[in-house]
Amino acid sequence: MRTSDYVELEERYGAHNYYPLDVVIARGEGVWVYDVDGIRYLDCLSAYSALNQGHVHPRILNALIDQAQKVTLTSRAFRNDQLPLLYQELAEMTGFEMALPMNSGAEAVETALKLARKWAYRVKGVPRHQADIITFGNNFHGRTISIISFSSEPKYRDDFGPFTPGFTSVPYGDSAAVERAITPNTAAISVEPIQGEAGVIVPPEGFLRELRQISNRHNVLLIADEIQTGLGRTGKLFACDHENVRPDMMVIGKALSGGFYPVSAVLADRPLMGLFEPGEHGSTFGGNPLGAAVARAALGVLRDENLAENAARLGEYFIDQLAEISSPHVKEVRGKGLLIGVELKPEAGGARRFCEALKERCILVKETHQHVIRFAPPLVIDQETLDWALPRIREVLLTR
Ligand code: IF1
Repeated sequence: MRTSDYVELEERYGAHNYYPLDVVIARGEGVWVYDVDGIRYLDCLSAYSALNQGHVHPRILNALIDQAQKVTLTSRAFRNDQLPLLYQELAEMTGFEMALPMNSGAEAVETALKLARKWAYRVKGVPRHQADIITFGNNFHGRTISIISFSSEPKYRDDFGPFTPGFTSVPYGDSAAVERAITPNTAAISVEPIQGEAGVIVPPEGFLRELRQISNRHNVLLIADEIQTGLGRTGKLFACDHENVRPDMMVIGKALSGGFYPVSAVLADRPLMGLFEPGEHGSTFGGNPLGAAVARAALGVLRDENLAENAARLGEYFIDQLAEISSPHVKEVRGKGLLIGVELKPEAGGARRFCEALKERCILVKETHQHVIRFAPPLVIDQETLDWALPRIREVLLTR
């Protein structure tokens, strides 16, 4: 079968909830993927930062295979020999005392919202069912009905109401607006340290520190959604680390499994995480031994291959080189580490056609919010590969 055959099948039998590039990937290895015609592409999306360790990392693959031959799922009705070790390694790596394992990022975000509400009622004394959580315009935290209830993107929420109440939206980066929005019923502030889906929006320097101070002043929890920005992507273990901010809850996912298996988690200290009592929350696959073994290997790769440091060093180089391409189409190059957005001017006609042109030059990227090209290669990338890509990127940005 050729590319067109696969595309036809997908269009015929699959829901059209995406608008993918017409590249049919058959194999991945490190930063490279190969389509069904054997053409090699540089993956500059990393499955939206779930592949920080690169495609099919051998250490994680072996952990998956080894564990799959032992036991894959026990449910949390019983215990298993992988989850306690993942808990311990997460605590040692992140400094948070406890974790609650889930599967998708959205499930972990929902878990954090539930825990924030429970804390509001049981600890802060907010009247039951009146907790409010402050979120930000252009946020992205997942696709569940409660999460899109506080989305500002019509495409993500229209036709999906009625919506879950208890959320107040304020402009991203405006800490004064946050402080004004706080009421006695405010349970938490939920923030992406960098807004990925919104177009790699980096907040003003000090924004996270101000949110931390506001949270402390008003007895409000700070929840950091590091599902996309975490685990080395921005050049530190967490994006919060750039401002030495420690949130009350850290939500992680995506690269927590190196792209092999859905694994997410909420991290918090005992006084908060200890509020969950048996039977109050859970998931069939949450904390399963296969996912735990894979996550342990994925974290090991992150640590032992110094991927955050690599992202910091090569991200700085990549951003500098992209910024030097004085393209008439480019409005701004921004980002941190290897989470980079190239915003095009509206007159450039939208980022999609640049993504198509890059695909023709064997570089896979994706547009976000119409005018931004997101560059987020696996953190295992090296300078030689970036230097292979840059002339191709320059050619597209200068000639289209
Ligand atoms: C899609 C982008 C979208 C996330 C943050 C939670 C989640 C995500 C900061 C939910 C997921 C994915 C979802 C995927 C495309 C991608 C994405 F932001 F990365 F670009 F959609 F906006 N918090 N982001 O980025 O995690 O439930 O997906 O495991 O839905 O199209 P999930």
